[in-house]
Amino acid sequence: MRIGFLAMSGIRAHDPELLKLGLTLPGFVDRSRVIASLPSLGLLYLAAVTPPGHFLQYFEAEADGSEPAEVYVCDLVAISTFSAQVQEAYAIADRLRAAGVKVAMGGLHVSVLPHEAAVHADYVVVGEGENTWPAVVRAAIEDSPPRVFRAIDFPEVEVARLPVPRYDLLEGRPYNRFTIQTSRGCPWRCEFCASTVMLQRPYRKRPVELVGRDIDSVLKLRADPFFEFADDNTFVDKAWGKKLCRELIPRKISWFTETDISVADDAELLDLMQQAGCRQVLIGLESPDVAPLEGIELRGNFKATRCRDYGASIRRIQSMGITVNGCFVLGLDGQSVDAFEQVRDFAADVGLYDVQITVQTPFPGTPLYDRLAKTGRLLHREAWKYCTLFDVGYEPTHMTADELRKGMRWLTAELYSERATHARRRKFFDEARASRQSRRCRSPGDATG
Ligand code: B12
Ligand code: SF4
Repeated sequence: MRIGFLAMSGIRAHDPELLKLGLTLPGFVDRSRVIASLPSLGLLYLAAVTPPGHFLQYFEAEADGSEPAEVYVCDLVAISTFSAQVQEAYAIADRLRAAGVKVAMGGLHVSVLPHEAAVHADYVVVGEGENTWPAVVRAAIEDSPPRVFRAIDFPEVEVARLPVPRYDLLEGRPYNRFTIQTSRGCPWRCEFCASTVMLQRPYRKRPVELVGRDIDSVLKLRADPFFEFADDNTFVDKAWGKKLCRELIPRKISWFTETDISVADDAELLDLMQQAGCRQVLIGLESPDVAPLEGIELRGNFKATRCRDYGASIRRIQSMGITVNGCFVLGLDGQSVDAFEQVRDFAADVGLYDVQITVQTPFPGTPLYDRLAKTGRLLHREAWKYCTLFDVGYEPTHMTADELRKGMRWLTAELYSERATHARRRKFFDEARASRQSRRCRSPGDATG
């Protein structure tokens, strides 16, 4: 069979005024351009576990969400879904099926709404795909009737046995950033989180040698690539994190990852991360004020406990030359319109190198979605296209939906203007330089001349 893996890339947002701002503000545009150029790791994993004897091709949907014409030569097409683009993905699936191409769909969105997807796809997969996909391929070969496959009915995916994703299928495409997974899941369980935790598996770390093996396979294909770890929370386990960094150091690569603020607690880990090529950590701070953080995690109260030392922790990380991309969620219960200024001031005071602001988003399948649905606070039901992290889909508690929309636009303009971005970055460079000098002065080598 000819099997196509169709990724939907790019960034989605619908608020026209926010979009207008986004197109003109340098800080915002830079980050959008960077993150829009990532391949789909989930599909590359599926390609890697496809039984031998098939011809495999990787495709990207066009910028307007339509499918490339070449995809119609396939016998089976695998589509990966996020909520924001699922309607576009369904439309593609409908067109492909009408042309006689079999379609399989999986990913975060259809894993929580398989019956919605079953209207558009021959085969729908719920959960992690590695052990399920070979059965889907068999079903397509045998022309079996449409059905939903559930990962839970197959052996568990062991992260220690994951194959190398088929990065080679990206040959000839202009990617300069590659996603690698070092771990899956996160021990916290934030009410709004729609990441891998949705796939219902606990937090799992991969053997560090296998992470090294995957990186080497990219290095063979591309000179000087940048790596993004597609993890939810990489450095929860500090001892394992140090092993990972030691594995990476000899490779002299540059990378970015998502983790929590506790990396700041371990000076040795920070030093190893810096030596291993960590350029940026993205940290979900969510709010500079503690009150809205109380109870946002269903397990523990980690962020509320850490909030008071966010500033000092960020300075410790950035003093090592590792930039922090601090993420804030606007519209949390209890947050008033004061939150917008608080975020702006916090980011400026601390000298956050990058800032990301998003609107709290009720993704389907999250405890947040269920709570807002039960209390009648959702503005639209099943309008998944608004699940972009930038569009408001519910009534907040201490401001109106419109105040939230306006506040997002105001804060976007404040944070991403050339002046504000430059001032924050200047602060980062000055503090990192001062810290480097003071470390040098304190080192025995310097003391003895
Ligand atoms: C890399 C990434 C991107 C890349 C994606 C590149 C691509 N072409 O796929 C880019 C930068 C383009 C991107 C864009 C967006 N993203 Co994004 N992104 C991520 C990130 C950081 C990692 C995803 C990843 O690689 N996971 C690892 C792989 C291995 O897991 P997986 O994709 O789930 O795949 C497994 C299973 O789901 C399943 N599977 C997946 N697909 C299929 C298909 C078939 C047929 C089968 C059988 C199985 C299967 O098998 C795979 C292996 O087990 C996550 C956050 C995170 N830490 O997880 C956010 C995340 C996925 N993104 C998110 C969002 C909201 C967006 C945007 C809407 C943002 C925006 N406003 O534009 C856009 C979506 C636009 C679009 N085109 O769809 C949300 C999605 C929530 C949701 N439930 O929908 C997440 C979880 C972040 C968050 N804070 O909530 N993103
Ligand atoms: S800390 Fe981040 S990845 Fe972990 S559950 Fe919360 S939002 Fe999700």
